[in-house]
Amino acid sequence: MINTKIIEFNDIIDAKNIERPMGHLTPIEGFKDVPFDIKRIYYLTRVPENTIRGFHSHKELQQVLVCLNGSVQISVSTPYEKEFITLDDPAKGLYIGPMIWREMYNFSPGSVLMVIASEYYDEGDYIRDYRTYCEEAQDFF
Ligand code: T46
Repeated sequence: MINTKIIEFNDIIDAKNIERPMGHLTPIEGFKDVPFDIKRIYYLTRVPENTIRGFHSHKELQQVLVCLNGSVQISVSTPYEKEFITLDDPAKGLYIGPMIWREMYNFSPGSVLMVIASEYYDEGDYIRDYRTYCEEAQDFF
């Protein structure tokens, strides 16, 4: 879908000792693994069952969502298209660019959703009213 994509990170499995697996290491660097300089990281944890978060778009902010534990579903949409994505792999991220309406739901118990952002927090960059979003998105796309 426009302005969104799945990013596969470098998932390093140190296989020096086959008898004793040592787990995965996933590095994420600005401008290399995500297409922007990283200015902010935040994470959603302990989200109660049946909670739906999001219901907004950003005018300029770019973000990459990574589910570090458990699973979460995300819907991303414009006035013209909509897609549903399940995030359940810490080695994959969902890139969301400007002017995409997003909703996050079905957080599994114990899930951890980390978000890597291109800008510092700015409430002025949010569009939280859906009608306003549709008007502005029609001009944008
Ligand atoms: C997004 C999705 C994926 C801050 O003070 N600083 C921050 O960096 C953030 C992200 C939020 N806040 C405050 C603003 C609100 O009073 O925390 C409160 C909850 O934020 P919001 O309702 O926007 O949270 P979500 O879970 O709906 O959305 C968040 C991000 O805000 C948003 O950018 O794209 O996760």
